[in-house]
Amino acid sequence: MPMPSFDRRMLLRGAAVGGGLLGLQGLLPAWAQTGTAGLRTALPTLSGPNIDLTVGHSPFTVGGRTGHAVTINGVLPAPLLRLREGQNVRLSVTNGLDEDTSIHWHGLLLPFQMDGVPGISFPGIKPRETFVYEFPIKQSGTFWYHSHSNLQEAMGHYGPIVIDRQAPIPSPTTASMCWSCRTGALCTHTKSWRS
Ligand SMILES: [Cu+2]
Repeated sequence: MPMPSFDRRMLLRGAAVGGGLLGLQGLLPAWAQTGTAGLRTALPTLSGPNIDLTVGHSPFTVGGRTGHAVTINGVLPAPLLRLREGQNVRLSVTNGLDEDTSIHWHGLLLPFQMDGVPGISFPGIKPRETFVYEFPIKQSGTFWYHSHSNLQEAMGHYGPIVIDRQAPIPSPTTASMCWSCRTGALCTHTKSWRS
């Protein structure tokens, strides 16, 4: 992974902001604090046409107590998937558990075979097997993914998805239609726009 380049001023500014946040963290109850072992303040981000996900067991610590979670790529929550509308994505999901697993892509428009609900749209992923989900990204917005097997979702098997728009958001003057003449960008009835 390429390291971002920082200059000294950015580092000092970051340290000041970070210090302020750390100060606030001390005022929060233990269950509301971030940064304890096993829980990430910044999620690892995966993007591109080929993404590998491995489901497994991981310990995590919060409020001084350690528990067990079902994780993806060893982190809780699972990595952020940052995709782009119009791309194709291949998600290879390997099951490192001793029981079946699955990933349901919550809210995504896709072929039913890729929906990831065992017994409905596919048979599930057996222990130590890899299932390849592949589908085109036809929308943008914020979504999430999670297991549809046993109680794995409640044990940590969930993560966020952010899909960037393919085209920039159009300006209001070209996006809306004039109520007077029913035309768009060439309209001169500016007072009636977006009324
Ligand atoms: Cu869901």
